[in-house]
Amino acid sequence: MMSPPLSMLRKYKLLDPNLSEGMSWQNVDEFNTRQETVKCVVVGDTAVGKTRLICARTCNAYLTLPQMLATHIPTVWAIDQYRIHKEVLKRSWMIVDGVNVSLRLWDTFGDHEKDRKFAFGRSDVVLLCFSISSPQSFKHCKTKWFSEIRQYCPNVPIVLVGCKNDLRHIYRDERFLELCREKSPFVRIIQESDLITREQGRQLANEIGAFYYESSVLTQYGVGTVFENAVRLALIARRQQRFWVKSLRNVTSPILQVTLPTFVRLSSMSVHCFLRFLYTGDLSIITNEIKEDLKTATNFADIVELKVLVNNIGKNNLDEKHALRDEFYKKLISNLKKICLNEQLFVDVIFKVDDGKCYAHRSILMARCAVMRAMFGGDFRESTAEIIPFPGVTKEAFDIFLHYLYTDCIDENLRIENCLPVIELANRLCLPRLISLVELNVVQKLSALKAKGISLNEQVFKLLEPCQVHNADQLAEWCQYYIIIQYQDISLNSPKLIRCLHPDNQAYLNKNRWPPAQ
Ligand SMILES: Nc1nc2c(ncn2[C@@H]2O[C@H](COP(=O)(O)OP(=O)(O)OP(=O)(O)O)[C@@H](O)[C@H]2O)c(=O)[nH]1
Ligand SMILES: [Mg+2]
Repeated sequence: MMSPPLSMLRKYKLLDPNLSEGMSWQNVDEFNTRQETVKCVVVGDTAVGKTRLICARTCNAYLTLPQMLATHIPTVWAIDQYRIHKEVLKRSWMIVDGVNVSLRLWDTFGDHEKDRKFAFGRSDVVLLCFSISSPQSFKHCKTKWFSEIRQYCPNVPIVLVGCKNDLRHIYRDERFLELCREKSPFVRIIQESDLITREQGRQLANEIGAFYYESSVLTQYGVGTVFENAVRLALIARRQQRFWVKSLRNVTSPILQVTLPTFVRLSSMSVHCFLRFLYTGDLSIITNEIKEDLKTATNFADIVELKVLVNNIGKNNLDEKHALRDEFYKKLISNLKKICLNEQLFVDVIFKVDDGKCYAHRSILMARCAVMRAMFGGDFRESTAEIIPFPGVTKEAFDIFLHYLYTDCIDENLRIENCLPVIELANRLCLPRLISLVELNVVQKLSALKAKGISLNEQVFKLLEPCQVHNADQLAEWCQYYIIIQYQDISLNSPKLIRCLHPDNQAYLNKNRWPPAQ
């Protein structure tokens, strides 16, 4: 079997830091539990763009509009190219929801019956293509292609693909029209009424039980999305038959396609304001001039708070604005927690601590912690390393530290017993706010126990001196106060606890004990 390409090996490395630079492909295969092969047949009317779409995925073919119009790629993919071209086989590898997949694409002729029967055999998913500028090809999806697919592949999932999505935007473009005229005086000019809308595409997909995506080989829009989600559908179907295969458990349902082109028409200033709001919740620099642009961006992003804020530009209702901003912050924090901490998406650095690994994101660490900013931004090995050894810290403490950086809150895993390593780490990384939040949390826990009449002698003596060493002064003072109040009882029943303290502490407590010595 052919080895996975380098980009995949890099992904393994990120997921498994034990994989060292010199490891061979065979080693990778040992680490890597299962590999799935997915056969995807591509059908549809002639000239809708099947072969171009396949080439965009398999050969990484980027073409300009004149090149595209001037050349023709013959439909050669009807035979299994993956056995002939090593490069093509290499590019067939992809990782979808953690599953290693070799995607085998089968091209077909839009007007050649025999060939397709052969191609449909043992397929895992079918791409049914039409051109969004050809109502005829769209109509045939239902009247001709769907029944043919079901005849040969009764249960195979179908992805309906609206090809040549770029024509939605360029069909009236002078340069495009000129190129078409140059190519042939008989080329039919596209009318707006020819264009199949997304809604029509989705509706047909619903009718035939398929998922709908659009793609353009010219802009590369949707090319990755189409194949990624086709693989998802194939793997989900496979999971239903092989429910015991562990590696398929995390495959998710196909993901909705994002409609980005609206952004193309926005001014850079309004996109800047929009991004600024996403990152900071701040809308103060917005002016009336960019209000309309921003409304477009807002409708696209569907953020309730931003919509209200944009409509309120110019009005002076500060309380309402602050309440909306706070609401946005809350959601932002909860999303950061979900996406970055729980799902660990887009991780780009791994910390190797004493008893495990912690996954993180450089940009967030740098934004929230000056020491991290210096470490990643400076001329150090860490600025480029994917794996950073971080000795002297437990995974539990480091995870609580990360939780604070991403959410500005204290993780519920913080307890009185494990607070010291967190305080020590916060002090090491110069994070006084983290120290204060830990102190507050621990004092609340200690106070609750004290209110229940539970003795805290053991805990406060364990906490006092380490807190003094690591600049947790509030907690240290709380412990001193507790000992001072309980001094008589402690000196009678556990005098050893006091004797173990530093002489300065012993002297201070003895001097301040309450009630004072008679
Ligand atoms: N504007 C635009 N044109 C495209 C796109 N993809 C394909 N085309 C044009 O459509 C022509 C036909 O594309 P093919 O990929 O060869 O069509 P096909 O579906 O494989 O056709 P058959 O092999 O005859 O079934 C190409 O020569 C391009 O000029 C696209 O994404 N955008
Ligand atoms: Mg073709």
